[in-house]
Amino acid sequence: MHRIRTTDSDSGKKRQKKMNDNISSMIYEIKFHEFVLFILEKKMGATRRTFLMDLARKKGFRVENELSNSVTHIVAENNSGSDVLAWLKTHKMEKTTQFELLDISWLIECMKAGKPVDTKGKYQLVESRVDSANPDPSAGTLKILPPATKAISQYACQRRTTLNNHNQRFTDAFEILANNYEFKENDALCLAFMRATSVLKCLPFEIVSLKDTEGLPWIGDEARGIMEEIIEDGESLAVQAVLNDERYQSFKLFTSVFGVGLKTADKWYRMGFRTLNKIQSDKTLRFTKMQKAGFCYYEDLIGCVSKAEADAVSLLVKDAVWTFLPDALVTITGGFRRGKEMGHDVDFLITSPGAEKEQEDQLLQKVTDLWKKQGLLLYCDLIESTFEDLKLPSRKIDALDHFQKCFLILKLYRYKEDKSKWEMSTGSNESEAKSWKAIRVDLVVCPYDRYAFALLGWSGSRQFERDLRRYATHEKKMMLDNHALYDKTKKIFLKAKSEEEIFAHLGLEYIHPWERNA
Ligand code: 8GT
Ligand code: MN
Repeated sequence: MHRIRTTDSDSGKKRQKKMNDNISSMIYEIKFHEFVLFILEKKMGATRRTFLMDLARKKGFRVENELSNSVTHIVAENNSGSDVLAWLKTHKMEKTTQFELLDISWLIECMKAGKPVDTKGKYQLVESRVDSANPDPSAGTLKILPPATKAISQYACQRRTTLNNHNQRFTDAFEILANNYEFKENDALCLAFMRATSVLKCLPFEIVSLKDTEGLPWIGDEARGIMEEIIEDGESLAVQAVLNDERYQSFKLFTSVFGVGLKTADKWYRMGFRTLNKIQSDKTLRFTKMQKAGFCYYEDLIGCVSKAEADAVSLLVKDAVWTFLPDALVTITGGFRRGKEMGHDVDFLITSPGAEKEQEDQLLQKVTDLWKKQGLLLYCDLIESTFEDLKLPSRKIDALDHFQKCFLILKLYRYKEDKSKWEMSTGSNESEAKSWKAIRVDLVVCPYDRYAFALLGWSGSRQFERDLRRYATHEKKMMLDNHALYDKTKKIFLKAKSEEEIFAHLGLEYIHPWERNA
């Protein structure tokens, strides 16, 4: 385990940072003299700002440490135009024609191009007219429209959605409603609210009035009504009603058990059950092996998996896989690949460039047998592969893939720094229960030539995946799933070694995993 070094004093770090700033502003040649940049730290953070400043200087831009009269362009991230204006005001600077306000996406495009790209259009934090009927006294004389409202795609795979959600008060509400519609098997409204949620999550600004939603895709009347309530009253009565609804509460509770889906939840609800205790102690009910495990490890599984735990599981998985296939690639997928700090499980994709088909087919059996011997396997459901090389991609948006996979619950021992405590605790039953945690783990094995497709498919988010397939079908006359991409016009399979190649085949700009949190 790595230890974090704590010997540097804060002031030492600051001194070092200042030196680095000065050095990097001196050593790089300035190539683009018409640009003098200032990068706003607000909402970006000092580390990222330093990194971007350094990168821009390396590429030949002049970047100032402080805002001064020589600055020509202010670059901001996750700030609306009004945010930047407010910041300028508090720093006793007025927006004059002297500098342009640009979104960080402009700088990123410049970095990609290795030279300045046009600052006009989508990169500008645009000024809008003052609403004379409803002037905002705090906003001064200028009002700025949030960036990018104009060109938000209806497809999540054409939007960049990081975990930095500026509209959580709305998306939390929408997710509750989507969930409730799912419980009522109203697929259309469930999808509508999931899409609305996804659109709001990609916005680089907070919606403060309904006007801000103009031009946004998938925000229907019902969604707008909910937003209006939240803007005006801080909460929505419709959402409160759902939260207080007995059926919703019961379904939420029942489906929180691993192995319990909508059908079972509905059955238990109609039988009159309202608590898990009553269900567990009922003598007439039959449970699947999955549900038994779900009840048995309920407390651990409901607690979610942290990034640190996912990393520990990752070591465990690599260790076991490499025992049998030393050249295998083991990649964490799912939410953790998208940068999430918490997940409900840990997903891994495994492939091997050198393995024979037979070795590949036996891998998961061998790995789970090993864990069984080590006493780490709490639950295992191994699904055999039904993969066929020439099968066309599935037309169904939510189709499951055909790779071999297993759904597991593993015992993860908690890391103890003090070894003596660790050894003692495995002895007695009472403390043994506290020395490990049950973790849900999914493993998937795919043939090496399908790795890119499987990786893209298993990295999520679910909404992002759905929209990738929808985009392929409706915009490109192609079929995409976790195994392959098929061009229906040319009647050929399009091969890909990387996710970037799949995006390129689809004519899409590459979206990084951490931008797929749609
Ligand atoms: P989480 O933090 O709640 O675990 O979020 P997640 O990691 O994004 O969700 P997940 O349910 O673990 O699924 C990860 C991705 O794998 C999703 O994009 C999902 O569409 C994809 N996926 C498949 N097949 C299957 C499958 O059989 N089961 C599950 N659970 N996910 C699958 O492609
Ligand atoms: Mn997951």
